[in-house]
Amino acid sequence: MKKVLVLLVLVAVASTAMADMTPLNSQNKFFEPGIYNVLDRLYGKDNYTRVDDAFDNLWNYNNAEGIGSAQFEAKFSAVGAATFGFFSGTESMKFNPLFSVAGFGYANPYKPITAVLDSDKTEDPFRFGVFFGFGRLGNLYSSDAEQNFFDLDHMVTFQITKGKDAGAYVLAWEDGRCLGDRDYQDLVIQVNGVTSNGPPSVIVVPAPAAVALGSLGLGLVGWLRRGRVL
Ligand SMILES: [Ca+2]
Ligand SMILES: [Ca+2]
Repeated sequence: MKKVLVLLVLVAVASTAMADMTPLNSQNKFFEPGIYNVLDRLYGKDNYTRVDDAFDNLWNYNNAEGIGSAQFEAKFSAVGAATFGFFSGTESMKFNPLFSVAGFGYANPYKPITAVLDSDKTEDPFRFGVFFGFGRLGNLYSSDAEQNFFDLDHMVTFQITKGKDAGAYVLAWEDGRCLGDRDYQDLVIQVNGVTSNGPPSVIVVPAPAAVALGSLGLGLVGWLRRGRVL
């Protein structure tokens, strides 16, 4: 009897220490590769690791003083149109667009879609965001799940552990309103120069860059939770 009790206690402790991983569907579809297929092709099998979803809601610049710049590059898209950007700080509901992506498939490496975000443009920690849609019609999601409708987690994160991109993060977004098919490859973005709001598994070295932050001036209609808007 005593042994059973000890075993139960151990199981309880182990489960509280388990990672908080948002479930995803990694199956390849007829027309679309699954997220692991995308990551394998971009970075090589076994060269990346999943980041705990407890740590990918809020983000900081690499530097402890919160200075520097972050670099973003679109890698893959499986939606008609998406705009990647950020929300400054932890509370602001103003979406700041960085770049837009249209079409399906892998980004052309010879014509990269990139943006740079300097630390003086944000309050730290900040959140990433994506607007899926055209014009004013679409859905806006935040990396902070609590900001989204029903607190749904629309972004899972990976970190590159080997190769030339080691240290970079990969943000993988799901566009479905209620998480849809949970394939999390509707927009895939590589990010350098930031750390997730938790212990990084790789030391990240930011590359110097100085490109002005662009603004697309999009009107936004979204699924952001009303309570935080007002
Ligand atoms: Ca997440
Ligand atoms: Ca999807």
